[in-house]
Amino acid sequence: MKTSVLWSLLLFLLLCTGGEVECDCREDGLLIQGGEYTLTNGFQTGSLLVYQCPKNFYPYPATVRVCNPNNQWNPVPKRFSPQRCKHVECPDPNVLENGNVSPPLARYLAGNTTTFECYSGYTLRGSASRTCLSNGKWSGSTTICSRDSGDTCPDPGVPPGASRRGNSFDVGYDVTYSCNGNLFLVGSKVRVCQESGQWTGREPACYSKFTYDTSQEVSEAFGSSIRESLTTLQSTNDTQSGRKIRISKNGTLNIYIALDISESIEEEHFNRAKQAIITLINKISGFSVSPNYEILFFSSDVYEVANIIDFYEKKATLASVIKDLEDFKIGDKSTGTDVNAALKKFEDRMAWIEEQEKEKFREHRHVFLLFTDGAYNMGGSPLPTLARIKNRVYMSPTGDPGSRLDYLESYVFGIGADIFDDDLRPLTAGTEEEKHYFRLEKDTNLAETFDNIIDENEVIGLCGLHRTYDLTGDSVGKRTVYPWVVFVNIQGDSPKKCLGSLVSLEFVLTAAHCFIFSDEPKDVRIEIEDGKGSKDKKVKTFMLHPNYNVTARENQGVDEFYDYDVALIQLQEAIEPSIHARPICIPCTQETNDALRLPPSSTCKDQEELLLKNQRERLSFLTRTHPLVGEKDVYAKLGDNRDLCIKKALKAKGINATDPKIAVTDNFLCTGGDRDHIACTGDSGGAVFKNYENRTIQIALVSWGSQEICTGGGIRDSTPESRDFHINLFKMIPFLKSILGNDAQDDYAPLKFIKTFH
Ligand SMILES: *[C@@H]1O[C@H](CO)[C@@H](O)[C@H](O)[C@H]1NC(C)=O
Ligand SMILES: *[C@@H]1O[C@H](CO)[C@@H](O)[C@H](O)[C@H]1NC(C)=O
Ligand SMILES: *[C@@H]1O[C@H](CO)[C@@H](O)[C@H](O)[C@H]1NC(C)=O
Ligand SMILES: *[C@@H]1O[C@H](CO)[C@@H](O)[C@H](O)[C@H]1NC(C)=O
Ligand SMILES: *[C@@H]1O[C@H](CO)[C@@H](O)[C@H](O)[C@H]1NC(C)=O
Ligand SMILES: CC(=O)N[C@H]1CO[C@H](CO)[C@@H](O)[C@@H]1O
Repeated sequence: MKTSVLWSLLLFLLLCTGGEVECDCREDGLLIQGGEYTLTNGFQTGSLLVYQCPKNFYPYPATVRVCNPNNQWNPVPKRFSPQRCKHVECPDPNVLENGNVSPPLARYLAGNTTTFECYSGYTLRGSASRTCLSNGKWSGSTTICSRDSGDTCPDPGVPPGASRRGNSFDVGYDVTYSCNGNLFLVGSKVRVCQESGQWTGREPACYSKFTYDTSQEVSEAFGSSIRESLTTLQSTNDTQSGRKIRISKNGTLNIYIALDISESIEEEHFNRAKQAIITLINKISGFSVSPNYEILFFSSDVYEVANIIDFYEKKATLASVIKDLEDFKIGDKSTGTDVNAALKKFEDRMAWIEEQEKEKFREHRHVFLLFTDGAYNMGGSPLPTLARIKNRVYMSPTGDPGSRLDYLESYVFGIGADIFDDDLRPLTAGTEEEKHYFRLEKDTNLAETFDNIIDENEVIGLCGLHRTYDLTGDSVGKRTVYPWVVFVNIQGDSPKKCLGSLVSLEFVLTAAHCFIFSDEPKDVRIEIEDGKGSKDKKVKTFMLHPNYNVTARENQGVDEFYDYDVALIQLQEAIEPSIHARPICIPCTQETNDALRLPPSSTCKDQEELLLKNQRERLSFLTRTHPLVGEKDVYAKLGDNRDLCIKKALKAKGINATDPKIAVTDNFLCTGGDRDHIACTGDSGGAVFKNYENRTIQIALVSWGSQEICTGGGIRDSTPESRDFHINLFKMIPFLKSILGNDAQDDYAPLKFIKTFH
C-alpha cells in the first residue's frame, strides 16, 4: 500500500515537472475584493491573470500574475495581504510654497477636490482649484504662488508630490526636481532658465504605478513631437505673408515600429493594435513624406511584418505594407517579452541601410516607436543594443550625439496591465527626450489617439486628407470622411440644389448647369456643415466655363448640350481647414502629385495614367441623404468599353442624332449599367472621386444622365439602359488653372499646377 502511494506521488511529480505534461496553477486565493480578473489561457502554464477594478480604483498588491511552469502563480497570492481594489490616489499637493491647500488631507483620493490660496503679497498662477482624476493626475495645471522677483524666468513652482532644489530663476540657473516616496518622475528632472525667459524641457510630474496619460495628452505631446521629426516650419510668401507652414524635412526617414504582443492573446486586442499602427502610418503619410518602415510584433520571438529592406529594394509600398499588416496573423505565439530581440532587429536593419547608403547614411533620420509593458523577462537588457544604435546614428564611438541628437528619436509607449517604468524610461532618445515616454491605460483607443496627432490647421497643402471611418455615425462623423463636400443651393428665379466640392480654401467646384443666366452671387448659398452646425458661406462670385453653351448643338439634334459643364464659385472668405472641412485633390496639381506619391517631375499625363488605368475604373460620387450624404459606387468605362457606354446616350430624351459623340464629347466619362449606382437629380455638380492611399482625388464631376430614374435622390441602382456622363477634370485643366492657378492676383493663394506632358 505504502509503495503505491509513493509511486503515484512520484508519477505526479514527474508529470507536473517533466515538461511533456503540464499541470495547472491553482484557483485558490486569486479572487479580488471589489473587482474581477481575466485569464489569457485558463489555469495553464504561461497564462496571464489580469486584475480589473472599477473606475477610480486599482488592483493591489498585484496587477497581474503569470502561471509559472512549476504551477505557481508569480507573484504568489499572499494570504495576509488579500488582493483588493484600492482607491486611486493623487500626489500630495501640500508642496505648494507661499500658500495654503484646503482641505488638508493625509491622502487625496480620486474625486477629491482641493482649493489653493496664496499668502498676501503673492499672486496665484495655474489652477486655483484642482480635482484628483481617475488616472492618478490632478486636473488643471500646477498651482504657483509667486512674487515678482525681477528674475528672468517665472517661478516654475513645485508639482504635487515633488521637491525642488534651486531658488534662483535667472538666466543660466537651474532647478532640480525629485519625487517623494514611491513616486517616479516623468518629464525634465533638471530645467534651466533661458534668456528667452522660458525654462528648458517639460514640467515634471510625479507618477505612481497607477498614473496614466490620457489619450488626449498622448495625442498632443506625441503629435507635436512627431511633427517636429517629420517637418520643418518654413515661412511662405503667399497672400497671407509671414505665414508659416510645415514642409517635409529633407533626407530619408526610416520609421521602426515594434509592438509587444505577449499580452494580446485575444484576437480582438491584437486587431486593435494592428489598426492603431495602420492609422498611425496613414497619418504620417499625410505629411507628404514617404518614410521607409520596419514593423515588428514581438513576444519572446520576433515576427517581422514589414521589412525595411523591401522599401529600399522597391518591393514594398505604403499600400502593400498596410495590406500585409491587415492580413498578418500569428498562430501559436510564444509567451514572454524580449525587447532586446526587437531592438537587435532594428540594429541589423540599420546596419544594412548604412552598408547600402554609405556616406548618404549621414542624411538618414530614424524614428523608433516601441509599444510594450517593458517586462523584458527574456533576452536581457536592451540598453547595450540601444547604446550601439546611438553610436551608429550619432556617428560617434563614445555615444556623444554632438549635433545629431535629432537623427534618432525613440518614443516609448508603456502599455499593458503592469508597466515596468524603470526598464522602459531609459529606452527613449532624441531631442526633448523627456517628452518621449508615455504611459497608456490598458484600454486606450490607440487608433483614435493617433488619429488626433495632426493639428489639421497647421498642415496646408494636404488636399484630400480624410478619415477612413465614421466614428459617430451622424452628419458630423460623415463630414470627417468627406470633408470636401458642400451643398450648393441656388435660390434665384429657378431654385436648384446641387452638390459641389471644395477644391481650395476659397473655391467650390460644381456644374455650370446648376446656374441660369439671371443668377447672381447673392442667390447662391454654399452650405458647409462644419461639426458645430450647418454654416452658410457667402459667395463673392462664380464663373462658368466660357465654352459652356447648352444650345450649341440644338441644330445637330441635341436639345441640351452639356459639354464644359463646370463652374467655380469663389467664397467671400476662405474656409478654416479642419477635420470637418478641407479641400479635395484635383488633377494636375503639385499637391496631387504628392498625394499620389509621384516623383516631383511627374506630369498631368502621369497622373491620368495612374488614376484611369483600367478599362473599368472604380469611382464614387455622393448623394444627399440622411445623415449628410451617401456614397454611390460606379465603374467608368474606358478604352474599348467607352463606345458601348456612350451609345446609350442616343436613347436619351431630347437627343435626335445618330452619332453619340455629338452629345457625349471626349470630355465626358461614362458610368452606369450593371452593378453601378445611378445619379439622381440633386447629385449634379458633385465630385466623382477615387481614394488613393486614403487621400481623395476628384477625377470628374456629375453632369447629366440618359434617363431620369430618380428625381427624389437616394442611392439607386442603374438599369441596363441608363448611363451617367461626368465631366472629366483632366480635360478642364486650362479653365481650372486660369482661375485656381492664377498667381497674378492678390486675392487668394493660388494652387500650383504641373506640366501637361514631359
Ligand atoms: C475624498 O474622497 C473620498 C473617496 O471618494 C471620500 O470618501 C472623502 O469624503 C473625500 N474627502 C473630501 C474631503 O472630499
Ligand atoms: C516675404 O515677403 C516679405 C515682404 O514682401 C519680405 O520682406 C520677406 O523677406 C519675404 N520672406 C521670404 C521668406 O521670402
Ligand atoms: C538638408 O537640409 C539641410 C539644412 O536645412 C542642408 O544643410 C542640407 O544640405 C540639405 N540636404 C539636402 C540633400 O538637400
Ligand atoms: C450658343 O450656341 C448657339 C448655337 O451655336 C449660338 O447661336 C449662341 O450664340 C451661343 N451662345 C453663346 C452664349 O455663346
Ligand atoms: C430627327 O432628325 C431627323 C433628321 O435630322 C428629322 O427628319 C426628324 O424630324 C427629327 N425628329 C425629331 C423628333 O426631331
Ligand atoms: C492604402 C490605404 O491606406 N488603404 C486604406 C484606406 O482606408 C480603408 C478604409 O476605408 C482601408 O480599408 C484601406 O486599407
